[in-house]
Amino acid sequence: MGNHRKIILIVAVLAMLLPVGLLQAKTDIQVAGGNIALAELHKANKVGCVECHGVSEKIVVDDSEKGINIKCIECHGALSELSAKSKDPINPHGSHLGEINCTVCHSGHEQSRVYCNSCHSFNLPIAGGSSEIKKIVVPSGKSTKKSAVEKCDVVVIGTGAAGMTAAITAHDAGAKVILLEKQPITGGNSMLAAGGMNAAETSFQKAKNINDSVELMYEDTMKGGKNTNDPELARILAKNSASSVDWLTSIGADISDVGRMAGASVNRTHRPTGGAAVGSHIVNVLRKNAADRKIDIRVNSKVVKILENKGGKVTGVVVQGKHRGEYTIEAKAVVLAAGGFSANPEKVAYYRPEFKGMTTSNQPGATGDGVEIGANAGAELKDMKEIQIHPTVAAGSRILITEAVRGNGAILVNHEGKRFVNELTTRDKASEAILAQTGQSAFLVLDEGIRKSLKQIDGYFHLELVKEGNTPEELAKVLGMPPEILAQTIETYNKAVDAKNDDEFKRSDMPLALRTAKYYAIEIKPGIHYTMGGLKINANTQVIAKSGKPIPGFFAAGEVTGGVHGANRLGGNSISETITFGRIAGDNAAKLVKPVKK
Ligand code: MEZ
Repeated sequence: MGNHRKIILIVAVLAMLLPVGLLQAKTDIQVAGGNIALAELHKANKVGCVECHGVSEKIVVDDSEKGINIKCIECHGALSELSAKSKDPINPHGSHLGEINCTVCHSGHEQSRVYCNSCHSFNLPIAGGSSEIKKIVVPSGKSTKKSAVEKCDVVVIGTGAAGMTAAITAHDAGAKVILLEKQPITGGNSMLAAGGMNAAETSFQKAKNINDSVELMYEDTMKGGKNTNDPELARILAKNSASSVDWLTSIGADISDVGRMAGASVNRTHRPTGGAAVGSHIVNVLRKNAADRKIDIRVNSKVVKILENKGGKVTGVVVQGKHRGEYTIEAKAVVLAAGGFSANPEKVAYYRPEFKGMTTSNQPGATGDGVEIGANAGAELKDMKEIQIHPTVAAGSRILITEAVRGNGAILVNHEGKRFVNELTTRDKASEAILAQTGQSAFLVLDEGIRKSLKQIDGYFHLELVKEGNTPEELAKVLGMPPEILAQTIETYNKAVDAKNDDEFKRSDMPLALRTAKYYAIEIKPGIHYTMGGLKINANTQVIAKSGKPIPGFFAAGEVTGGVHGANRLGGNSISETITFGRIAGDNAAKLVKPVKK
């Protein structure tokens, strides 16, 4: 080989090695706290950067981290495979969060974290990180460089049930949709929804001979909201609820079981067979439908601004991508469905100082950024002070104990062993009554019959939240209350069930007496659950400006809006709202666009 050709060969080999060398250099990372990042751990096992990133001078990681996750799965197997292998009682790879990216917990170049511990306190070891981290890092908003402007018909912000529904509906109406989510996972708070979805005059109610009407649902909703609801919106909720149940069923959901939530005159809360949690089921159905339609969903993508032209028409959004940095999407319509702010303690305390320091049942992303970007775009806000505390969050945790437990028959008992409130009164009244008891907490008391009637209760056993006894007296001893008083309380309640008359507290629905051993109790405290206030909208889900006029091209649905629920939302009306108003928003947004060719 001549010298000339030798030089060319050496240069070619160096050129191939150079990017690898660059990539290798980037893995020498010790993360804060002294942990070794996963990239280092991989390197120690002779797995270099190219294995995850491929050979490239520029490491391109997309915001949704799809490419990296494919690599994780190639080597380690899919989440469901890992879940099937796990023998741990708490299975981190098989949670209610569904099929999520590996990178939600595992990071190459920063400390890994157990996402579950945003809400739970599991002692789960994780390579390259800590099980204790509770704070989730969302994109920082730091701008890198302006990339090319993208275009689509409809941008939807937020991947809870309202956003997913709006995106699917707009897509089905012919629009090209981009769906953005600031968190590393889709599903928002909807994924945590437990009790069910309220709807009146459904086929499932009719099959169970439940006599309900749109008017009755409307009246219950208005009464629950202390008649401060926007009556037009409350009526839309009730009127469209049955068709929203039909729509969800038509796309694969099972919400055929019908139970009752507090403040409802009849059983109208629809949930999966056997009384399983509604949220994770619905979100998985919506995820599958969005995936089947190949809707462009981007996680780790926070909208920092809604763009408007000089005439005040919304023209798109500015996005802060986790890896890509700031970029613009131009759109003919924007649907804001970014949820509420129950997980933002400062904001909650700003509007309601008396709620300072209270726990929340919400996912960590419920911080109210949507309300802020909406207000910055000129939206009128309403009912911001109306913040709901849910009476039954497991004491010392962020785990919601669904109202359906009371709906199926459980009673509330104080530390002295006595009932103190109608368990099916509205949430504000029940919470107020609990906060007036010793220790500002109480016990949900149930028996084996109630346990068997609702699948979700098994989850509370799994999370070790339940105390038990073979008799009411035995249970009372475990709870540290006078045994004869708890026994008497349960006996009096059982007589009321038999007589169908609760003389003491006027509870209207008592489906089961507590007579089947074992007896169980969960200690509960009220926690911040839902923010009724938000962007003002009209019947078409158009966002209303301070001038009182709709902002052209701007729609909103779900918890980011205010008005549907007034001063107090009824349990089961939230999922109902997300589907009904998500569908209206998706339809109306799509009507504004002349679809670009897909
Ligand atoms: O709608 C809700 O907030 C709800 C049904 C909560 C629950 O207790 O399950």
